[in-house]
Amino acid sequence: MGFLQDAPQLAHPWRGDRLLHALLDRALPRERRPALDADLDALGSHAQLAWQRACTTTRRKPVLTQWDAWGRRVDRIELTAAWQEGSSITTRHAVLAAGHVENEHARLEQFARVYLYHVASEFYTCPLAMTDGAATALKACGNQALIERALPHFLSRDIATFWLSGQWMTETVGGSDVGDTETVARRDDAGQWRLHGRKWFSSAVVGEAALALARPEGAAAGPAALALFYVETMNGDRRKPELQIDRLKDKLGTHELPTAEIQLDGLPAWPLAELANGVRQVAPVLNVTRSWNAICAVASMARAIALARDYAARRQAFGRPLIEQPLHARTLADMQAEFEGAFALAFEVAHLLGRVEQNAAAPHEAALLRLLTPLAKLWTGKLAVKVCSEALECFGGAGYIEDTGLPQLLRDAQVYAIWEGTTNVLSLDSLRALAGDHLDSLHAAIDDWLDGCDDAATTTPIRAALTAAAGYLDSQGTDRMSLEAGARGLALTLARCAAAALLARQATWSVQQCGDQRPAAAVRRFVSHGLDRLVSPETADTALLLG
Ligand code: MFK
Repeated sequence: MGFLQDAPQLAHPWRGDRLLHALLDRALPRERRPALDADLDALGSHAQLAWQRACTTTRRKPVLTQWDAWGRRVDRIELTAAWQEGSSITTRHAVLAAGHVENEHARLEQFARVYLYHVASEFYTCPLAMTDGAATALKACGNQALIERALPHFLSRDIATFWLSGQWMTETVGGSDVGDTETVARRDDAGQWRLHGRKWFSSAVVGEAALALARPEGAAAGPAALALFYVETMNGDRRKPELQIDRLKDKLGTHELPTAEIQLDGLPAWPLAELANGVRQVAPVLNVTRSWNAICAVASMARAIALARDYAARRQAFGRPLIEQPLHARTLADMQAEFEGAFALAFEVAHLLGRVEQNAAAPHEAALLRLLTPLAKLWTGKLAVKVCSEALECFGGAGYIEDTGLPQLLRDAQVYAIWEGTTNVLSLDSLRALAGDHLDSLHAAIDDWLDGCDDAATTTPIRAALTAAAGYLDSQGTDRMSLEAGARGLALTLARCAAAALLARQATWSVQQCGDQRPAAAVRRFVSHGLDRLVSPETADTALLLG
C-alpha cells in the first residue's frame, strides 16, 4: 500500500482553548474558577472522546415507531447514543442549571459549558436551549403554580427528576410570522384548557413539557390575541394520547435531532399569564435560545478551525506542510480572526444576560443586551456557514467525504441561520431593538470597551463605521420600506463594530496582563476585513431585478 494520510486529531477542547481561558481569566473572579474549571475539563474530555467515537462508528438517526406489534399507538423514538447520555451529562455538569444560579456570572459560566458540550451533544443542546428559555419565561411570567411545578424539573441537577421542555410555535401557516397560528385552546366542561392543532417543527418532542402558542377559542385574529400555554407530554412513561407524532423531518443537517410534526388533540394546557400577548410572553424564550444559538455557532466554528489547523500541520503539499504555505496560512488566519470576533460577541451577550437577569447591570446594559442578542445570533449564524465551508476546503477532497466526519459540520452549521429567526427576521428584530435610544447604549458600550486601546488603526475604523450606521439610520427617517430593505447591512455593521471593540478590550488586557500579542493580531486582522456592511437601499433596482 502507498502513502496514507493521518486523520486530523482533536486537541482537548478546554485545555487547548486559548480564547476561553483568556476570557475567563479576564472576566471571572478567581474564586469562581475551581468548580467551573472542573466541569469544563470534564466536558472537554467528553468532547474529545465523542469525536473519536463519531469517527469510528456509523452515524445514526433517530427512529420513530408509531405502532407496536399489537396495533397500539406508541410513537416511540429511539435516540442516538449521544442523546441517550444527554440528560446525565447535562445534570452532572450543570450545563443548564448553572445559568440560573443567583450570581452575575452565572450565564457566562453556563455558556462556557455549553460551548464545550455543544458539538459532542449532537444538538441535544437544542432542547436544552428551549428548556432554558422555558424556565426563563416562567420566571418572567410570575405564575407561581407553574413555577413551582416545572422549574425544579427544568433546573434539576439530578437525572431522575430532570425534564426537557419544547417550544411549539411554528405551524404550516407561519414560521417567522406566527400571527396566523391555527392551534386553538378550548376549555372543557371541567374548565381545563385543551389544545387542538398541528405543530410543524417540534424540535423537542422527546421532552416532558413544552410552551405552546394557541388562540383561545373565540379570540380575535392576529398575533396579539395569541396566548402562551404550558403543557406536559407524558403520563408516567407513556406519551399522552392527546399528543401524536405524525413523522420525523428528513433534514439537511442536525440528523441526530428528532424534529417532529405533531398533532394536539385536546392536550391539557395551562396559560402562563393573561390569555393574550403570547408573543410578548414567549420573547424571553426567543432571546435565550438566540443566545444559545450564537454560542453554538461559535462552537461549531471552533471545531472546524481546530481540525483544519491540526490537519495543516500534518498534510504535506508541494514539499512542505500546508501550514507553511503562505496562502493556506493566510486563509486559516483570516478564519481565526473572524472566529475570534464572533467568540467575543457571543460571550459578551452571555455575560450581559447574566448581569441583567441578576440586576447587576449598568443602566444602559438592558437596552444593550436587547440589541446585541439578535445581532450576535444573525451574524454568528451566517459566519458559521462561511467558516465551516472554508474549513472543509482546507481538507481538499477529504472535506467532502462523509466518513471523515467533516461534511456534517457544514450541514449542521446551516441551521444556525434558519431556526430561531432567519437572518432577515433577526435583522428586522434588531430594528425593533433600535427603537428609542438603544443605539446610544451601543455607543456607550463601545466607548467603554475601547477605553485603554490607543491604536488608532483599530479605534478609528470602529468609530467611523458606527457613525456611518447612525447616519444611515437617521437618513432613512420614517421610510419604513427603505429602512427594512437595508436592515441586514445595518445589523451586520453594528455586529462587526461591537465585535471589533470587544476584541480590542481583550487585546488590551492580554498585552497588559500576560504580554500575549495574539488577540491584538486578531483585532488588526478583523478590522482589516472591514466593518461597514451598509448597503444603499436602491429599492427601484430591487424591483427591476425581480421583474
Ligand atoms: C443549538 C442552539 C439551540 C437553539 C434552539 C433552537 C430551537 C429551534 C426551534 C425553532 O426554530 S422554534 C421557532 C422559532 N421561531 C421564531 O424564532 C419566530 C421568528 N419570528 C419572530 O421572531 C418575529 O419577529 C415574531 C414572531 C416575534 C413577530 O411576531 P409579532 O407578534 O408580529 O411581533 P410584534 O407585534 O412586533 O411583537 C409582539 C410583542 O413581542 C411586542 O411587545 P409589546 O406587545 O410589548 O409591544 C414586541 O416588542 C415583543 N417582542 C418581539 N420580539 C421580541 C420581543 N420582545 C423582546 N425580545 C424579542 N426578541
